[in-house]
Order: sequence, then structure tokens, then C-alpha cells
Amino acid sequence: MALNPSELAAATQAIRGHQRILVVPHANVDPDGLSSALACFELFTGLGKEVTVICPDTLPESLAFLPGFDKLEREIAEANNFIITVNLQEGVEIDKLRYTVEEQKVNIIVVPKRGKIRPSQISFGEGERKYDLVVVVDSADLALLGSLYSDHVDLFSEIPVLNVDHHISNTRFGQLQLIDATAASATEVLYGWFTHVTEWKSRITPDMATLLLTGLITDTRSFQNPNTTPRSLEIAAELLEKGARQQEIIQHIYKTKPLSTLKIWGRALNRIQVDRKAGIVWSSVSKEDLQEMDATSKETHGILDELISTLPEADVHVLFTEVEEGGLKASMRSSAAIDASRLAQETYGGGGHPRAAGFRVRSFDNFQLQVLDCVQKLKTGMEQQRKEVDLVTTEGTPQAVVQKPESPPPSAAASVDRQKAEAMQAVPVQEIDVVETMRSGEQASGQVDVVRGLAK
Ligand SMILES: [Mn+2]
Repeated sequence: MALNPSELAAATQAIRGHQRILVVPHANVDPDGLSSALACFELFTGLGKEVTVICPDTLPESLAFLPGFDKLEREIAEANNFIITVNLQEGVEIDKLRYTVEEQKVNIIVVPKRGKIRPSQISFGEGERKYDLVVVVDSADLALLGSLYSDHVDLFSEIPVLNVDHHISNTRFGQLQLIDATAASATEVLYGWFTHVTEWKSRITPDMATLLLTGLITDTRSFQNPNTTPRSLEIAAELLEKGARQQEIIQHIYKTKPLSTLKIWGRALNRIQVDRKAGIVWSSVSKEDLQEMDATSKETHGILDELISTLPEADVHVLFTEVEEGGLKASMRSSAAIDASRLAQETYGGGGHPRAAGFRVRSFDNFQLQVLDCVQKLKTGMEQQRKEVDLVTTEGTPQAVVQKPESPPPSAAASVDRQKAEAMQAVPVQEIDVVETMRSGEQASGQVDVVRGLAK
């Protein structure tokens, strides 16, 4: 499934026709999401756009080598302008604009040079939004943006959204989509798009190539995962030709791990459990493990891949992690024989992809006992799926071979918007009086935009 030409044209048109672009990846951001967002930032900025790129989480320090990392912002700035318009009819000319600030009040004082301004000449309206287009990358659903979405639902419904993704489970949100479920990474989709547009193709700098290759390398786990296609390899080769710094990526992604991460991986690998008859391999990391190793639950990311490479013949691999906020998180991968997404759904109401899924258990008394309980339930579910396959005599329809880390659940991180709101209320107590003299020559012809910050 390649990108659809009319969707490509519409997406390109959307970039050309908008000026203030907001780019966002999913919460619990991974290297593909972040490098996709930064690649968009590079290209769109080069096209003369005002681009804001948001990292919805704590900045992952391990990705600080990504070009443009220092441009990442944490929060959506949503100051909506409010415009007060004075209609200059009947020969009214304006001399000065003043405003005074009192406690809880701003007075805007319009001083006419000629004529008299009447209340009927005043009108109000909302100004432009800070952004006029949102580009969401590597996210199957808007909910996966976490609080970035839930705190700004109106923004996402009022301005057009372009959805660039490679997840088969993409809900096709947004007015515009560029979705290719056969692409190994979101950066592969972006590469297809950027090279499709003649004027953009030559804009792929070594920095941008490095970003695009980062997503491709990490989402295919260095081209080891079955989602790797001939196309992915071709693109990787082209990106190297365009100056992508592959060694830099490998060095930072695979060879730099904090000691705590290595320790926690060691603990998990030490604790591998195998049920050969059932075809399931699992391991677990408890809260105590994390505390002891001074690690966070995020550092368990990657252990599952190690489980798979250690015992590839099993049908299901699961890693159970007891999470800081309470409960446990199970990440699961499966062979083509088992639908992991269905298994997660039917046992614990989880979800994901056919071959990579996950679920959560919110509360339990004892983590290790709960893990055993989960394994038992998963085994029953696997048995059930195998039975159904035996019953169906028709030739198997080809399984989707898109393997991806499970989509992260929306982050529960609280927004810090309130701080801003509080800061706004702390308007200076003393009076400010600002005067702007209108240059009469510009009034008639064009726009004058006078900006003064209200802050002290
Ligand atoms: Mn991805």
C-alpha cells in the first residue's frame, strides 16, 4: 500500500497553504516519533514556515543528538488574540493609541486626530490562532497524544489536522491523511512524501537524512524486525547517500545505556520464564527491582526485544512491568500464529497490533502472583486461538506482518497550563500607560502592527 497520489497532493497543498504549523508526535515519545517531528520541523522551516514542534514528555536525553533537539517545546502556546476594531468612517483619523493597565482591567484609549469615534464604530472579534495547521506524526489515534490533546481538544477540532502515520490501527483522524501501513516507520512515510515533491527533494539535508534514518533504524530494530521491506532498505541506502550519519545513530541509540538500564535488563533476563508446551516466554520487573537498580519503568523499553532474540521459537513473549503510578503494564509480541492484539483485548481489555500489543492491570495484592495469573489467562487465550485455526479449514489469509512496539497509552501527566493562567492573573498592580503614535502615512495604505508586551 503506497501513498495515494491525491492524498500526497492534498498534504503538500496543506503545507504550501498554511504558515503557522504545529508538529506533534505521540506521548511516551519514541525515536521514530521524535525524529519524524524534527524532520518536519527542518523541512517546513526551510520552506519559510513558522513551525512549532512539541515533545509531549520529559525530553529523552538519549535522543539529544538528534538535529533540532534544542528546538523542541513542551507545551502548546494557545494565546488567542482578541481584536478590537475601530471603523474609521466619516473622516475619522487616529492620532494615538494608548492603553492603561489597572488591577483587573486594561483600558484601550484611542485618541482621534480628526472626527469623533462613536461606540457604533467599535467591533470585536477573535484574532488568528497561533497555529493554522497541525501535523500529527507516528500516532494511530489522537488520544495517544495524551494531555496535549485532551487539554486542547478545541484546537484540534478548529484547525486542520494532517495525520502522517504507519500504524495499521490508525483511526484515520484528521482532515488529511498520509498513512502507509506497509511502511516500517513514520519517517519512511515522510521520506516517500518529501521525495515525491520535486522542490522538496533537494531540501533533504544530511541532518534531515539522519533524522529520517533514525526512525527507520529504531522502528525496524536495525532492520531485524519483520516489518523491514525491500523498500525500507532502499530508503536507508538513499538516506546514507544523502549524508545520514548512521554511526552517530547507532552509537547513541544502541551503545549508550545508563548503568541502571543495563542492571535492570540483567535482572529481567535473569528471570526469564519459559513454558515450551504453551509456547510462551515471559519475564517481569517489579517496583522493588526498579528501586534497587535506581531505574525507571521506562528503562525496560527494549527488554522485550531481547527476550525475543533469546528464545525466538515461542509464539508469545511478554514483559510485565510494575509501574510507578500503580498497577502493571504488560507488553507482548507474538508470532504469526497468535493475534496479540486480540489476545490482549480478550484477556485484559488491552489492544495494539496483530503482532505487538499490550494491556494493563490496575490493581492487585501481589505482583508476582498477578503475573502468574496473567500468564495463565494468556495461555488459555492462546489455546482458544489455536483451536479456532484448527477448525477453520480454509487456507489462511495472509497475516499482516506489521510489527511495531505497542502504542503507548495516553500519558497521564498533568498539564502545567494552570501555572500560566495564574501568571496571567498576576497582572501588574501599578498602572502602565503606553502611548503609540499612529504614523498617518501608513494608515490609509496598509496594515500597521504595533506590538507591546504587557508584561513588566
Ligand atoms: Mn513509528
